[in-house]
Amino acid sequence: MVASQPRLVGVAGDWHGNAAWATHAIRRISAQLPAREPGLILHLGDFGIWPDPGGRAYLSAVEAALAALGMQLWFLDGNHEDYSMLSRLRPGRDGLRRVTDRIWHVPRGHRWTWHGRQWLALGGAVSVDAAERTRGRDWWPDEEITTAQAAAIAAAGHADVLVSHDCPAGVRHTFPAPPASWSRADLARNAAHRQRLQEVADAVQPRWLLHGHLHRAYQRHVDMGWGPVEVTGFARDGTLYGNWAILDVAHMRWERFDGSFLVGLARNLAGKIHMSVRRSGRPNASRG
Ligand SMILES: [Mn+2]
Repeated sequence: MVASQPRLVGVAGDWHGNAAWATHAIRRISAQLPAREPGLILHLGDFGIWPDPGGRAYLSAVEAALAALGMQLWFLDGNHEDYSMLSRLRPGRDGLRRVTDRIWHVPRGHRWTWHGRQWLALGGAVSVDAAERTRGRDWWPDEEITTAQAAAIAAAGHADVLVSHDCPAGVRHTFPAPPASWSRADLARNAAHRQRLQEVADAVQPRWLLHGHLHRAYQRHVDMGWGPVEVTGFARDGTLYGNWAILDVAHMRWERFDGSFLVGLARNLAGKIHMSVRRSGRPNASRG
């Protein structure tokens, strides 16, 4: 458990059981945190709880990396998470559920206060490729926030910061056409889930929203009807920028992002230039 309120917290998304990436990210995040801080990473899900030897090795590697640096990690459940294991976890004194000494699951609806602001955790998302997966082996129906969970969390009222795995429907995204292997039922389930999360957000009316799942690093202000909400999305493991960031939770100020959103912007611009150059028929020397 983290004994005192942190000022700087590492926020990360979607490590998918990638031990090499996770341990490297933990070391880099730790280097950004003052030595006297509690040393906490808040992980937004698809952390990598998995029912095989690889899953156990991943937990051991992450636990060892955290221990070496005196850190702790709290994670929300994503959609790629072994819910059979999560369901066996026991709640600790403060509502978090212990996986290892330094790795704790933050259950759906858990609330806590840092520096006078209430935080609300709400994991869960839909696997749009569930049709290609096997229940109990690499897919679990518990991935979804249930209507009962959503109703109970909404009824508990306002929170300042909503941290979720999925992205609420009110944050617009465009996606490429889905592969034929994804079922219509799963796509409909996904749309309904994003709407369910939006309904929770409508009740909670957060000022800040942090999420993973889409594997998109971005930051945007969205007016959901109660004033601007600062939305921050995170990239997945193995990407050049935006998989993790350092957040000053006393002032709600982002101190730094992994890589740089500028790098991402430059890459996007390079992509556009690349395309326009190709359209104009001139030779293209860039590597794209
Ligand atoms: Mn993911």
